[in-house]
Amino acid sequence: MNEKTIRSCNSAGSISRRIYSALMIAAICVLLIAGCRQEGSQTSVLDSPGGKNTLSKGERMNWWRNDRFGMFIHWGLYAVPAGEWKGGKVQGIGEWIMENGHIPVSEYEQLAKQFNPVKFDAEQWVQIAKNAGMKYIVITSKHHDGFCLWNTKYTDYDVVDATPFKRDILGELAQECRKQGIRLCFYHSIMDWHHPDAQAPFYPKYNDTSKSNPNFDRYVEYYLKGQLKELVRNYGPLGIMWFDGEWIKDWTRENGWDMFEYCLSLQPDIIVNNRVGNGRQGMRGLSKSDEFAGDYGTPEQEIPATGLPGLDWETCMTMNDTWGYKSDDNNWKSREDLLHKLVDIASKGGNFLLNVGPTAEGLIPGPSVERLAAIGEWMKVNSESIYGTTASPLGEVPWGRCTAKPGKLYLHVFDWPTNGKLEVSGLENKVKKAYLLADKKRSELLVTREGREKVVITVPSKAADPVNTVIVLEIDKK
Ligand code: FHN
Repeated sequence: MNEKTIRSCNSAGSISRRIYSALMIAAICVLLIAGCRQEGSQTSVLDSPGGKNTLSKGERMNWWRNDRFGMFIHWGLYAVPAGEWKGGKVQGIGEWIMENGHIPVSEYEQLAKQFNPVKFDAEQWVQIAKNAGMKYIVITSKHHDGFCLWNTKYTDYDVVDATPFKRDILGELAQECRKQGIRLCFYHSIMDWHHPDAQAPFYPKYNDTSKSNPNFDRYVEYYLKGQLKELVRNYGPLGIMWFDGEWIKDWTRENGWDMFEYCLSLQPDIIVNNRVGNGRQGMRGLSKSDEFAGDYGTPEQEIPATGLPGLDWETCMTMNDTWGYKSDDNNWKSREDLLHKLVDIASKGGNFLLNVGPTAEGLIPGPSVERLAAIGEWMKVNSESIYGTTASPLGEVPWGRCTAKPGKLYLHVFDWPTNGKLEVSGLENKVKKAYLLADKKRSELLVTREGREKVVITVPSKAADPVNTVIVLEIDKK
């Protein structure tokens, strides 16, 4: 409608003027909203239906980017057979015994009657994580076998209705995490070998990615979403919804975005890993592109060779070769190796989610507890060089790794120089001060510059910690 015509209808007077100005105001409002939508679009995709989420991704990810280190807990009915079935060993990871043993649902369900972890102590578990320097816990609320570790109204196949234990494990953990200041997060499997509208009908090959279930949408809309709401409502606020099992045929990219938005509509500041979408590139764990839903990449059992600038990622890893408890798996990584992995991951700007697989009695295996305690000893002295750090600006260094904060570099020395001279290449910044992080007095170490980008630090002949001694360099910000 053009300028003129509007004026000619003066006499029709004021009504039309009022309509006109109302229309103008409405138009301005629409433009305004459109304007701020444009501005907010990089914040989150969630200005859509729920429209409630005004938190930027950065705001949601802040704690996660700072905390760097979490505990993964794979626990469920599979801890009962612990890798054996009908007297025979079943190959593969413990939590896949139902699939690898081709166990019918009716038989596998019977394990619930034997699940009675009387030694389960939420306070002790959270304490073990906290003492190790872990800041968040991701526990399997439901793994692929479909068994639920909380009192859900959507099925009786849960720890309260189906086992002699009858205690709400996630409820007890949620309480203890709140008490000890640890963020609780849930690993929730999209694939479900127990649910008739999901993969149960695919027996004996539940993980058959060529098959589809005509009722799968019903499973998603009613069961999966219903339970996720229960978990957030009953045990939240949660840190992360850690999805898995997204590789099934029935799970689409659209499902991923829909579920991502659904989780944020339940809790606007929740973080959702990239396994909500189906764009993950195998164990490398990164999404093919940001066309796929999810806040961060999830490499599994591997550490990216180099840092991944601009990408949020978290390596999840076992301490032996299984996620769920297996009685005969004693292929434990050494404490030195695990500590070096934590530092290696932080030096590349990633998070480390280190797994424990508790026994059917409810105990975290001794070798896991020992290794976590050892990491905790180191973190008590050196956690400043992990929490809140970013990837090394130095790239590969021959003697260890490096993490950074504004104006500070943390040199993690795995191989202490026998000649007492630590060479640091690729460093043009002026070094203002150098000292051992373990040295409370912060007594200065001698630093000499050799050329534009190399300094040599004179260090004590013996390392303070043979596994990893940290030297702090206070540097000029360029
Ligand atoms: O199949 C699962 C496996 O059981 C375990 O949960 C790991 C942990 O990230 N994820 C899947 C394998 O990629």
